[in-house]
Amino acid sequence: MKVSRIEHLRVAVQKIEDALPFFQDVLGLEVYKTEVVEDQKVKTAFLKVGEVKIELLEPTSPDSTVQKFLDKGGRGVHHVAFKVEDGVTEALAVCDAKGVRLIDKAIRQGADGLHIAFLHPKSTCGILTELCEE
Ligand code: CMX
Repeated sequence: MKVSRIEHLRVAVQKIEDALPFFQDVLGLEVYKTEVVEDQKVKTAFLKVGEVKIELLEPTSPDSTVQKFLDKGGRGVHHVAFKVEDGVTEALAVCDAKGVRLIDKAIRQGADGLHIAFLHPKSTCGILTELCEE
């Protein structure tokens, strides 16, 4: 597998508007778009630091996995997404062969036009990990 860079970090927040004073007014970053991902029950606000996106993730429903994460006391970075040059399908096969627990057994559509798949945090040093390709 060839990981070329961190594509984005997603930060779980209860309300995007409550997080903006830090990200916008203190760090000086700008929200350049927002997107609702219906099937994941989240709203995302996109900011950029160089090439890396920081994406604020707000649950849109009480049964969103992000709401569950927050309810269990989770805060801050919710997951890290790595861009894989040789493709997510190939990377999933490598992970599977090496015994990494897959959340997504096949590639699927994610936010921001990316094709993605998640790996379970129990297999990835506690970091919910996304593999993605454009
Ligand atoms: N980071 C690290 N660990 C996490 C986590 C996260 N974001 N979310 C859950 N966990 C941990 C829990 O703390 C728990 O650990 P303990 O057993 O030690 O308490 C464990 O994972 C729970 O695992 P589980 O019972 O298998 O699963 P859950 O029902 O809690 O769901 C997960 C966890 C990761 C499988 C689920 O959130 C998932 O499928 N995530 C992928 C999809 C996703 O996150 N979508 C939202 C974002 C969408 C987007 O960005 O577009």
